[in-house]
Amino acid sequence: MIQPEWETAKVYEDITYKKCNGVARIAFNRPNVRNAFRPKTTKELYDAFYDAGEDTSIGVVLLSAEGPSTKDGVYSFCSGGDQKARGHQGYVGDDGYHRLNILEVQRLIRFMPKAVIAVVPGWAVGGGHSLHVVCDLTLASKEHAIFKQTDADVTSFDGGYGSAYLAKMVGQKKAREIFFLGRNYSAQEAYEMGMVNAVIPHEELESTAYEWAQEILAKSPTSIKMLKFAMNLTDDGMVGQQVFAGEATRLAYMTDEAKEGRDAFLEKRKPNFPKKWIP
Ligand code: S0N
Repeated sequence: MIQPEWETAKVYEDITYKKCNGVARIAFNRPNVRNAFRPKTTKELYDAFYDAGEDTSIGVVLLSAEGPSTKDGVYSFCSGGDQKARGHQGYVGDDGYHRLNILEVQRLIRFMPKAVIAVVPGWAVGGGHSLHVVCDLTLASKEHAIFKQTDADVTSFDGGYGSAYLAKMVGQKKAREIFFLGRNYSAQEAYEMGMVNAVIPHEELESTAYEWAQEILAKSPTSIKMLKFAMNLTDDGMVGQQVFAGEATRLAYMTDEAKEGRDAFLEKRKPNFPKKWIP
């Protein structure tokens, strides 16, 4: 088992954020409320994911959780929106404004040009379940991970990636069962329905996630990025096309044609593009 030497990248209140050898680890740190997220948590998640996305030394991000709870020793990945932070108009922050912005975090994970692995040590519930769904890969604790959708119990539901994309992942009937009945599913059951990549003994979960990250880091970064965006594209409509095309444009900038187009404009002449129409 590899034991990474994590270094703290930034100190937050609701999450931890560390880096080691090309891997960033962002972890929920509210274990006494099963790692529920409040507006402050989503703000911190956004900040850390943005940093990991911008850091060119980072190729893979792990979304994990601290724990277990000191109250009762129970492990949790995330139990979704903090029900104690809900007012009449939704989740409310310290500043009095009603906004949670977890969907912005979801989009950051989805559109980040790097692999994001959900590392699920315990409960993945409600919006916490949706977060693992939107990550590229999910590794789950054999002994402690439990997958559950409570959105319809508390009238705080994810009508986007958390449900519609889940249905593409596990099939329409199964996704409707998950949301309509709100039952508990073990790591093995989640694996069998196709929403978990591997079921790992709890003690090895974090080191296995780090090893998977290192395997990905050994691959071509451009390939990983383009493959992720290609697989997103069919489900993300015009936005998926925009993200994919942005990378295609970036690659085009690296050609002689692009250099000639720029130089011709700056030199106030007609461009003389290389006459090659490669099939
Ligand atoms: C996780 C569950 C199943 C664990 O059960 P268990 O082990 O029996 O523990 P409990 O005794 O229930 O809990 C231990 C302590 O933790 C607190 N706690 C747990 N979850 C939460 C939570 N989500 N919010 C606040 N506190 C929580 C308990 O209160 C308890 O505390 P003490 O010891 O002080 O009593 C079980 O706990 C459970 O079912 N939790 C609730 C799960 C839930 O319903 N989550 C919300 C679901 N909805 C969302 O997440 C939507 C997210 C969202 O924001 C969104 C998504 C998409 C689009 C838009 C939005 C949006 O609203 O903006």
